[in-house]
Amino acid sequence: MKTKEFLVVTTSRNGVFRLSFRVNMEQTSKKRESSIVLAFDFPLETSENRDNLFTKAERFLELVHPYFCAVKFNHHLVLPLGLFNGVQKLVKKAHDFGLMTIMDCKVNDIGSTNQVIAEYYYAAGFDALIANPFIGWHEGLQPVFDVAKKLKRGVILLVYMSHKAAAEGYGQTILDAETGGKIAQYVSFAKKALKYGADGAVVGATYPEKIREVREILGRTVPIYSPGIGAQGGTGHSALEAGARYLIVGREITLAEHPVETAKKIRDLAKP
Ligand code: 3DU
Repeated sequence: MKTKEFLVVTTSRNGVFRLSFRVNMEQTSKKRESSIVLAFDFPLETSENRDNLFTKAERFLELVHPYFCAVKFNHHLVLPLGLFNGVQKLVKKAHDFGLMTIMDCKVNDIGSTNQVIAEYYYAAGFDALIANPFIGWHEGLQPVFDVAKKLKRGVILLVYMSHKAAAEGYGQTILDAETGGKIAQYVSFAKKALKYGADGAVVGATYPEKIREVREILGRTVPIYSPGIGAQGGTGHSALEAGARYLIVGREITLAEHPVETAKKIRDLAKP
């Protein structure tokens, strides 16, 4: 009982103690019996309808939140609503519902810029950010990991994206800096996810064979987050079978005629 109470205290977002993002995600997923991360994406709104977007997103979250372990925001909401006083309120709402929050900003700039980006998103309450390992460590990702460590938040790395052209970047053959041998770019990124202590690795559900390969490298140390289900052609079943720990699902739910039923159905397929 005592241990349980202690854990509750350590998960407090306002408290000094905070579990690592990875552990918090695992516990939240188990507690909520869901491995699904909602990609909180809505289509482009006309300028007349933009004022309604906040209410639309808020209502949507109120309806579907029981079926998810986390909500992943993207520019779809940050651009029209702004971060502070806009998305920040939705982040708080998600937290009030017991959900974890991820900002999919795919950090991809020089270190000093990345540091400012990370500080702002974490200040708005996000539990983790997604970053692009193409930028490398020194004066690239290092400041992001430093800020995350300081604030006890997470960093998730892109390892192999879900879209058709993913192979043009993530699938290139490169020379391994350590061995001098040939290696696939995504294999190198998976190794870096371990080396940097990333909290997650994104691998597209549209490429289950890549999930399998990356999972062999990461084992259980770095969980795989897999987007690309439904609208992009991937299936939750094959992603999970190949080793994904979390499924990221957007349009299949946000554009569904019956989002609650759809969310429930997808959640039931992938209970942890
Ligand atoms: O295709 P969906 O509507 O389920 O949305 C997928 C979300 O995940 C969307 O926000 C997209 O930007 C993000 N994402 C990928 O689809 C693929 C990646 O490799 C990384 C992120």
